[in-house]
Amino acid sequence: MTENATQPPLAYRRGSLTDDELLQLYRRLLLPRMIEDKMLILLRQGKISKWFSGIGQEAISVGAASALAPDELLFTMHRNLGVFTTREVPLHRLFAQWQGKMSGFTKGRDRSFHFGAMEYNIVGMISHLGPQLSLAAGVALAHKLNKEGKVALAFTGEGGTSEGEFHEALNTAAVWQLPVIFLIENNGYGLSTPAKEQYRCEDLADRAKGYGMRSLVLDGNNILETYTQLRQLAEELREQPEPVLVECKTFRMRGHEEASGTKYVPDELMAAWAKRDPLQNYEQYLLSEGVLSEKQITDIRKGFKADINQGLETAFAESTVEADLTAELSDVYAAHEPQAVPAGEARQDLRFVDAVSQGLEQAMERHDKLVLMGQDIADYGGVFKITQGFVEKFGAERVRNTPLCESAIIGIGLGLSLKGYNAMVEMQFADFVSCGFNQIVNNLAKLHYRWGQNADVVVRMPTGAGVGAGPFHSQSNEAWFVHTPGLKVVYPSTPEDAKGLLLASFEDPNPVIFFEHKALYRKLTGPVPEGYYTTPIGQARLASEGEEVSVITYGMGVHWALEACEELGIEADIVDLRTLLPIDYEAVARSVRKTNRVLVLHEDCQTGGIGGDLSAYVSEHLFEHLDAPVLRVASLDTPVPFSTVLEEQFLPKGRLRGQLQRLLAY
Ligand SMILES: Cc1ncc(C[n+]2csc(CCOP(=O)(O)OP(=O)(O)O)c2C)c(N)n1
Repeated sequence: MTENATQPPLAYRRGSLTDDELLQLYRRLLLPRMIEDKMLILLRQGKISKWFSGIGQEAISVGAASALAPDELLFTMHRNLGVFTTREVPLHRLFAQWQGKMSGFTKGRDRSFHFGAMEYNIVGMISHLGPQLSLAAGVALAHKLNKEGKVALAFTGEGGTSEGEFHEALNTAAVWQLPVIFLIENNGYGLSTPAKEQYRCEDLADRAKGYGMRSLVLDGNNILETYTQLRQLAEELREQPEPVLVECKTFRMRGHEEASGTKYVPDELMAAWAKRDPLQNYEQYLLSEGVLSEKQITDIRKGFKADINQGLETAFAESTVEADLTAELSDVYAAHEPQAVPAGEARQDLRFVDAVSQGLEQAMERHDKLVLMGQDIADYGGVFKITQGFVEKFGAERVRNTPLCESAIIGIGLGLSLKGYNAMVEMQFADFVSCGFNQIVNNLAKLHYRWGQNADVVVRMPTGAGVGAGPFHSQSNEAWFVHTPGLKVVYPSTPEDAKGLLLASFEDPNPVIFFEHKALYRKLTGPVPEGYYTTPIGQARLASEGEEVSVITYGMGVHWALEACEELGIEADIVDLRTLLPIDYEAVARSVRKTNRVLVLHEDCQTGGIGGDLSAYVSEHLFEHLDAPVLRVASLDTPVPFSTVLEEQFLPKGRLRGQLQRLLAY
């Protein structure tokens, strides 16, 4: 329909809408248009930066924002100015946001519409487009769990529907029957790619069938159609939760962004859609119905013009942001003063796996808004049986089997967090986190820095090699996350720490990537306090104390080091980092000052592993305390091999003794 140069005229049906309601919709359509007209002038004058125009698509933003209740969340994209204006976001704040100023929504840290404002129940996009859809599904899950009769709505362009996240989010929302409207604004083009080069179905709405979902196709240029249909739909979903896919047909009247032009759009197509302008047609309709007069139009325009100029004046008058190093660094994380809960006297011997399970169980008892999600974690108990018996104890709503869709589930976890829940997502194996990578490093990690919202999600990661499981069930991928500001990365090496650090992770409002070495699950048993306690995140411990050498390590490395030092009779300080982001450099320094010799050991491959950073830190800050160069022992720079013979060669354990001796002989 979008690429057809003969377009049907708009057909307005007012139904039971009052004159006041019709006029309100008119005002709501007009304001974003007038703002954009002004922005185009400012852009030409070089006074504002990049601009993604929603001209011609306003009836979708305005219809949707008017259809939902003010406390229902809208997940916006880059052309949804009409949502912000309909939700009455103060214009001077919007303008300040676009100018990167302090009174915007991101303290100058993100641009255009890439922000959320929970006070207006709007969550804006990250540039990757599709991830929004899962967040909306997560909020819808919170609505469903709360039985509060509310709905969430997420926008996507037709371009974004080709992303995997679209499929994952829709499928999961359908399986879980979540009250969410997925709204496609089909404006005919991706950046420059026409719809026919993006998909082959007639209507994108047809895809709903494949998910067992209802769908609607709407004339996206007709404000009365978008508003009344979406309002009706929202009412239905509040009563009877289910996801619905809505495709609004429209057209992008300007370039992808203002500088890029529209040369690739045939003139006749542009002309056909120009005739369907949502504002002009509606204005004509209201004039012809006698609901609106020329005088009113003039007055409304005059009022808006003054508001816009006033807002612009305020925003332009504001000085540019000042670079404040302390604020920049501290805003990466949500503030958290951990209240360490000390362990009681009673202890029992537990296997590593049972300590994790007990920690998770006690976290579920303590936090009644904690929801667990993962593949096969419900009745089956997870592939490592960590959640065995949890469904019986906590119910299927809080212990949720998921389809195979790591990205959507992490996004849903974030959506839950937006509504005051906390979420745990179990990766069946840490290797599979690559399928959810984007949500972790771009959404969870950057959210607080960008617009001050925390992401209360713990991702559990059964990791590591030594189990003959080959390249895709053995990887150490902690360095991917240590490199990402905004995350906390935790990696316990003992059953006691596994439980205490896991409980601390659920107290922390920030996203935590929690590594558990699966080769320790059933091989390592140790004393674990029986009751609830937390082990502070960010504090290393000494696994053994000695004067001869500092072995700085974590996870399985702690056990290799203990074994090797005992065998060789070396008195070593074995520093178990426990947390890899942030690293306890103080503890490292204390040990290095004492022993003057340092070996950094980890199971991860050498290149780009955190050993490089640790070694650099020691050289940079503790050089005068060193009697020998800092040595690193790590896995080979190859994928993890399957054959145990090859795996043994791959892992650093076999090279550890030699390197220790070399270091001591120096
Ligand atoms: C994952 C990803 N790939 C590529 C881009 C670059 N990009 C930005 S917008 C866009 C086209 C989006 O088209 P659509 O979803 O239809 O939205 P529209 O801009 O037409 O409103 C592309 C390719 C991106 N932002 N994210």
